[in-house]
Amino acid sequence: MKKRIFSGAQPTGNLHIGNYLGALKNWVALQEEYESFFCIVNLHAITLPQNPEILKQKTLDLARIYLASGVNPQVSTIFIQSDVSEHAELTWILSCITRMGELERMTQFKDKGKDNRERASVGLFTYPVLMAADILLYQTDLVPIGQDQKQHLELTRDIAERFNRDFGATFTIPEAFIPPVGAKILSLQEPTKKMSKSDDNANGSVFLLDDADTITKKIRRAVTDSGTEISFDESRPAINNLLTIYQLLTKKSTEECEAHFAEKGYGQFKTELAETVVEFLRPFQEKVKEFDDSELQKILKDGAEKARNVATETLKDVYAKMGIVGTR
Ligand code: AQP
Repeated sequence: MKKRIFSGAQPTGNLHIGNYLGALKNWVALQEEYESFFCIVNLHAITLPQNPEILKQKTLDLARIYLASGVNPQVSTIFIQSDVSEHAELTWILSCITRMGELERMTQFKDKGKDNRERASVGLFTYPVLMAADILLYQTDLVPIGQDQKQHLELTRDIAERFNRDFGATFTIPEAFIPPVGAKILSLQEPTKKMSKSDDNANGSVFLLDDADTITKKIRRAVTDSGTEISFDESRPAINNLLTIYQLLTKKSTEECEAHFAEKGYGQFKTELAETVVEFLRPFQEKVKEFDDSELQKILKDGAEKARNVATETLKDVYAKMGIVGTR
């Protein structure tokens, strides 16, 4: 029996190269070895206000992005979260065993809700419980994520362990898969913070669907550190970040990258990096256009059915263990 993977992304904003390098790239690399479930987490998206028409469109666009990234629907299960109502049901159950104090320690809520805590939605606060339900429903062994989701995954493990202790062995305890390089791609404009879909400054992110001109301009405008050396050095986060993107896309070793730019200046480095990103994204952007709506609907419908089969079994077990009985 193959071990299982679950991961997802929110259909909000535009996916950036950080989402790809931190998460999607690893989904593709791991999908053959594991039984894989990749979810479009539209219920997570509404923890912040969304325009319904745009959310609808982004949900299908994200499915296209999964496919263009190389997620293979013959091998992996791709589905929309709201198609499997067990995600919402298990969230309620887990909410009843998660402590307020645990959620209050989540840094993502502190970051996203900080501007107006009084008006932040309860859903934004309980978002990590929905994420725990997503993962635990599939008896997941491994969760490929970027660094920003590490704390949520640790909470998921704590919730699962508590449930198993209180009600008997029910959930597999998942492990995080955080790539050694690329787990936190930084903003091109503020390299102290991560590249983010919700960043107000679009120049901070290279979006997967940006055209060649835009990519080149964004990389040319990327801030750099003082000094001239082009080398991996975490104390110089701007160059370190740009070089990391170059390394991940070219698959060159650290030494090869540094040797390649040893005699070159920032100008030439940025030109080469821009060309690398444009060339990498070109076939991806072509592929995004390939999938028509009916093909997509079929993949998502089949995916939802497969996901539901697993999710129903887990939820049944949870209800039975907790003594929740009804007539169905
Ligand atoms: N900058 C990043 N570097 C590496 N990985 C990243 N991820 C996000 N940002 C980076 C990983 O991408 C996956 C999908 O992310 P998500 O859709 O769940 O959104 P998020 O984690 O909340 O981060 P975003 O994309 O920047 O969105 P906003 O701005 O809305 O917070 C996850 O595995 C994530 O770790």
